[in-house]
Amino acid sequence: MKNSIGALLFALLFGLAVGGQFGCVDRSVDPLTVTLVPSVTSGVAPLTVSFAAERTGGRSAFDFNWSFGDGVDATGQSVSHSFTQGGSYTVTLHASDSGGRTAVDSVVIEVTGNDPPLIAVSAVPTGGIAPLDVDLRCEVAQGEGPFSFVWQFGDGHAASVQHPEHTFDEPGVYSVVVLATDATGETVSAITQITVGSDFTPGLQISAAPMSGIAPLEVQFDSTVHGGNEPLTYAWDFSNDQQIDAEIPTPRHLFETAGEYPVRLSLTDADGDQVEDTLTVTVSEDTSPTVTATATPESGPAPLTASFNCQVTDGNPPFEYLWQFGDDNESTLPSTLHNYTEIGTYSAICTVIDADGDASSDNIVIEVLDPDTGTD
Ligand SMILES: [Ca+2]
Ligand SMILES: [Ca+2]
Ligand SMILES: [Ca+2]
Repeated sequence: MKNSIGALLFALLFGLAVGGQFGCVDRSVDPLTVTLVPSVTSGVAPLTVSFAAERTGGRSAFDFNWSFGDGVDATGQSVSHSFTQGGSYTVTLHASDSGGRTAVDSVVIEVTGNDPPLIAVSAVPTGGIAPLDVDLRCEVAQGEGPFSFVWQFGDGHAASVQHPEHTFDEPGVYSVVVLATDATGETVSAITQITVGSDFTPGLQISAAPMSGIAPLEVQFDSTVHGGNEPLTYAWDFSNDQQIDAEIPTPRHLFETAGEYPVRLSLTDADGDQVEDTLTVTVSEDTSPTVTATATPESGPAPLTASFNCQVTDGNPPFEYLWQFGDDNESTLPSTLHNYTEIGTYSAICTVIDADGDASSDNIVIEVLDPDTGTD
């Protein structure tokens, strides 16, 4: 009895356990599998692809849910989808049956974009002197290769390679056009301009400011160029030793010591035409003026008119003059007439100031006599 109760209890517990764990599953059904079969796996946009779900196992009814990887979903065992943009799309199929079984498969669809070609055209050089050899390039991004190219050089000549070389024989401004066509017939164009010039000889004139002065003298040089073919090369020689001292159009130069300096600029244009111009910079020693004052006559009866002259040697011109006649009258002329009305003895002083401020003076005594007595 004890055994039979135990057996019953065991059978009851086992039955509950089995029922609880496996009671809802029909183990006679094969596992659900699904295979995603696309009509194609690559192509050019817009690309329409048919998809079929090949199923085994499971139990009817079945659901097939598709996700195309571009935000679009669909249902059904056979579906079709159009990919409008280039890209790599993972298409996923989720299958499920009435028993809650699920299966998944996926495939990648490669879609080539059908954007028109994007091109950039370049030329080296973009200008120069005829005859001018130019390397032209057409770089392509996107679009569907292979590409074909048609170049029109603007001078009646054409080419059909991607990177042509062309010689422009005559001066002129040429609009070079390239047409690029991709495999789907999309055509785009680009344009660049080539300027072909004549061979010109430059004209040159140089100047200096100041042209002369006292050592040390800093001078600003300038050059005026007419014509010639760019780029221009400048070669200044400030020291007359045939060695180049500056290579810019408007150099400055410091002349340390007194002297006469022949300055030369040699100018060479792009194709080797060479011209030169020269000038002379005069650099003086710093000296002080020496002044000699004279008057004619130096004496005579009042009223006395005398001719005054102030002579300068040495010093650095230009000079400033100041005559002080001793009777409160002055003049800034080096040579002048002055009239004394009063009887007396006067010291007439001439003062000279040179360009850098050195001053020197000389005086002369003028006697203005009593016209009656002949004395002062
Ligand atoms: Ca030239
Ligand atoms: Ca030199
Ligand atoms: Ca001086």
